[in-house]
Amino acid sequence: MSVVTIAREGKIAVVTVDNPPVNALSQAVRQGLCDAVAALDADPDVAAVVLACAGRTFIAGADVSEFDKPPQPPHLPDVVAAIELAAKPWIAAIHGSALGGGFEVALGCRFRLAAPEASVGLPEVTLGIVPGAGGTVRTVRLAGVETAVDLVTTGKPVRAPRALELGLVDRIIVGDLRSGAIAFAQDLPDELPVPLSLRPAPTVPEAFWDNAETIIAKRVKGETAPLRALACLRRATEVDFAAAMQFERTTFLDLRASKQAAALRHVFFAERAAPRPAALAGIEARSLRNAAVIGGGTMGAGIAAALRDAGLPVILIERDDAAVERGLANLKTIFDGAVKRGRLTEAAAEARLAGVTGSTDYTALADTDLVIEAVFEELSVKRQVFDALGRVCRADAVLATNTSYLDPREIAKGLPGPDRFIGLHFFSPANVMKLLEIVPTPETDNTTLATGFALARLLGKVPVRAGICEGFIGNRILKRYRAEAEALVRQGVAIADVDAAMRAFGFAMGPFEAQDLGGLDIAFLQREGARAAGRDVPETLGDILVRAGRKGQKTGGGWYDYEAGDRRPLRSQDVAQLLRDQIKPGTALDAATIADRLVGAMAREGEAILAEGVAEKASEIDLVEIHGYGFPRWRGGPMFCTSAGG
Ligand code: T1G
Repeated sequence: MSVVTIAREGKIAVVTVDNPPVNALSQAVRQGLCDAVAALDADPDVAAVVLACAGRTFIAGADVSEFDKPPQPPHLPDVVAAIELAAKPWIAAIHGSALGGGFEVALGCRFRLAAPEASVGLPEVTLGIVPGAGGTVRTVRLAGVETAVDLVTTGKPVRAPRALELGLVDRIIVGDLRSGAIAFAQDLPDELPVPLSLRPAPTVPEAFWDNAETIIAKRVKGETAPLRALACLRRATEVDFAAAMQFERTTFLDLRASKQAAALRHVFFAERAAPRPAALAGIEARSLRNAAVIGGGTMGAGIAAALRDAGLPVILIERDDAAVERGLANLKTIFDGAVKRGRLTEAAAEARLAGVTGSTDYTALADTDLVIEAVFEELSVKRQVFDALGRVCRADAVLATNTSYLDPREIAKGLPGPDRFIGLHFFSPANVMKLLEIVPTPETDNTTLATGFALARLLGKVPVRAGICEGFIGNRILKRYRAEAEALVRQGVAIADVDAAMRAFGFAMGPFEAQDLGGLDIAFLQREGARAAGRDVPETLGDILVRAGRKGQKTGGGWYDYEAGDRRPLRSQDVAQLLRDQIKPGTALDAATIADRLVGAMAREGEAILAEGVAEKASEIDLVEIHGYGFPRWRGGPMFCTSAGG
């Protein structure tokens, strides 16, 4: 069946792309579009052409799965040029998302019409490349440099109403898009807009580019595509169209072969595979009409906020009225923060909060579909919660623990219907962090597991199935990462040099700065708990600091000293004194060596996790590190960047 078809509506031809799942611009689609231009230009009865797409979205871009292969003709720039310079005007009718090459095809059309919920964008930099079919050169001519710089260097799509304001689309079609577009095509102005390739580019002062480069360089750290995209946009205003297109194409082909682009493609496909594991294909999840959270502390409130963001009514259970009030106040703080950041309107925040019912009465959960426990990390406390849940909840209610370190099998001991019990490990702040480790016990049935993944899709999370071991996948690797960082310090590498190296690698902060921010005592208490349980847990440098009262920023000092009210880390003489017997004379290692050591340690732990079956795929370990621990996305994750492809 042809992926590009032509229908006639009087003098209007409707060209429809139908290449599921997202109408990606495969070679067949590109060829079909070129053939349609030739056929319709040759048809004297055709006055104008509507370009539409079947399925859920307009063209979502070039076919990313073709990127590892040599580009096949017709190349997309030629397809866009054919449409742009066709004898008959083409009108893009956009629903869903017109992204990357999809928006570039729309830029080749004389007009762009959009459904109200549609969006347009040039997300190429998120794949480590730049637009390769005129996206930079035409967008500056259509909407000016400020809009073009924002669209291209962030890669963020723009919803239709905003796109209309910016001039990226010409009209929003309410109601049936196809018929609205045909009506528009039947009533075109006598004087059509000049094709973008024939329009002059704006004149831009040098200072604009200098300022843009400074802002972007600060934001992107080691990522190369955004600054290369800026260079394409600048070139598009300094040379003629053809030369600018050549520069853009050369840049695109150069970046497409880069390690960062390979890494970002690796993450792109891993993220899309994660929410629908093959092992659960055909398994129906339980319906989720409502939920409850036990515990209104930082994690519980964050989880409740995430559930409310997804539109689920939530019952928040706490042990007494005062704790309920504190939990609701925590939720209000979260939603008020979203309003301050412009993510929510006041009304939306009120509605979020109105959908939460605080209670101390477990019988309120008699008709709850999903209960997530997020109480103190103490086995006896969690067991009490599940004893109560086992008594009051429906037999088919999914009961989940948010535990980070405890063994879910121990928590579920004695629970009626253990097949509906599962671990759902959220990361703080739970309404922001994308990662969700899904931890089934041997008794968890597939319906419950599928419900965990359905919840992740509903919450917009990146789910990764994890086997049961201490720390599951992420915290187990974190422990190994920190131990390797301490090993470097023991051999004389300066604490600040380790952190600087990991920031240079692409982390927002190094391992020691991060502990000072989060608190050294959390991991210390885990280790002390394991020691109390009789396990042999060697003393760490962190233990020495915590025992000396140095728990991090919250106590004015941890690995670093801090001036009152100032978060800047200062080298600490006290720490040097406390650790003097643990550290050999100074060893200086360069940043790359430090990063190799620490990322290598993460990857080796990842290999062990794979060998034990705690994770199923290396790419899922990469997702855990990227979405749970800030591993730089453009590196692909520890497994990718230490593999042959990395
Ligand atoms: N190429 C190939 N497959 C794609 C694809 C693409 N561009 N986009 C999505 N898929 C697959 C995806 O792997 C999944 O497959 C299925 O479609 C559904 O995806 C020349 C060079 C469009 C917003 O970066 O942002 O154009 O797992 O689960 O949630 O300048 O997909 O089902 O087998 O994400 O509804 C630029 C990337 C490319 C868009 C839909 N375009 N895609 O989201 O579905 S570079 C992009 C998305 C480019 C030009 C350059 C989203 C979506 P499977 P999904 P969704």
